[in-house]
Amino acid sequence: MTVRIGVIGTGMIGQDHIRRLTEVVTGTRVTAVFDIDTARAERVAAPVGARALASGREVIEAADVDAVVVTSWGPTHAEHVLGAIAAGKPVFCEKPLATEAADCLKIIEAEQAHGSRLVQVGFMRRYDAGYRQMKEVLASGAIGEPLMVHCAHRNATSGENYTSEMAAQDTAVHEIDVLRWLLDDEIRSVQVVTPRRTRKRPEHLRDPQIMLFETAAGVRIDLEVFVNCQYGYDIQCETVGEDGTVRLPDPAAVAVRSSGTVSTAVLPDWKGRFENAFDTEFREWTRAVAKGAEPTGPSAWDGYAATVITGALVEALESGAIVRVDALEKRPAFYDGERR
Ligand code: NAD
Ligand code: ISE
Repeated sequence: MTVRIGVIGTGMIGQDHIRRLTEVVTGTRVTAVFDIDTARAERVAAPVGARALASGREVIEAADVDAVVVTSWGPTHAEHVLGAIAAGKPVFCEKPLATEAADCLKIIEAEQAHGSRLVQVGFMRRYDAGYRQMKEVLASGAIGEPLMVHCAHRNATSGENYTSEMAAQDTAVHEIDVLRWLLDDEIRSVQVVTPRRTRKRPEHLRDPQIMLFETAAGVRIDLEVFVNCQYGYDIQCETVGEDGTVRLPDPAAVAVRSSGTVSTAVLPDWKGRFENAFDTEFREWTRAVAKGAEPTGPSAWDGYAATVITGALVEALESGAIVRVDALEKRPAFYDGERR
């Protein structure tokens, strides 16, 4: 069976996912797209034989669309996800699920009223081979109970439109999801401290930031977010347990010996660093859709948790205080189960 997919939002990542669904993943076809930039939508639709429709609703309701991918701007996600749930169609939504926690809750309510999971959120790190190996090591007990996690999320440059709040909402959001999943634990409080600012930043930006988290089990996490580090895209993660440590590998790269030095390249951005993860994410999601099964990836609850925790980080950045996260204490039983 070919899974026919409608894509809402044909910007940078929308185009990349359309390429993935057309050229990388087997058994899928993009049949309809929508973007408020109609010229862009038409330009993107034509080469893959899709129709550019007049609204997100038309895409969702199209008879030749079995499942929906939402890759529009964050504040528009909730409307499209709720539309897909109302139509009873599986929906993959890029992060964030919604920019407001109240909208995430509406999605959670609508999905529960539907009666089975339809929503998957695009936290692709759960599909990265290194993070998956870390999770296996943690689950095996090889390093004992986890005590601390040290992370860094560095981008070469941020661009002028990137704001201090986006360090949490756009960037740290990936660690928030992957650490909740890795540790199978919930974040209970957050704090943000800021060292002296890099001179290589846009004037308005607080960069770098150090985010501190405490989980329900008492694990302490420190995360450096540094989005103007200049030298490349660099993701680090080390978990320290009672009996040992486990560290995320750097991406494989040849070692060049030349002029008296040994060097390995650092990737320029997240696209290359997580390309395989994105591919696996879409293979697993479309396989579930083809079988008529529930998705096994990040759920609407995980999307809600990420929005709540990034909201707490923004509050903590402004106040300098430790901010408690109480909203996640009661996860509905609907979202219990592996990787939910
Ligand atoms: P972009 O600005 O390149 O593209 C967004 C597109 O959405 C634009 O073409 C815009 O015209 C369109 N759009 C805006 N409102 C719309 C609406 N109501 N209906 C349909 N289309 C609409 O942005 P992008 O970088 O492609 O990011 C899109 C989403 O993907 C964001 O939510 C972003 O956070 C997420 N993203 C995720 C990752 C990741 O690592 N998983 C990386 C980059 C972006
Ligand atoms: C971007 O939106 C992403 O999602 C990338 O994965 C992240 O590294 C980057 O900081 C964000 O701006």
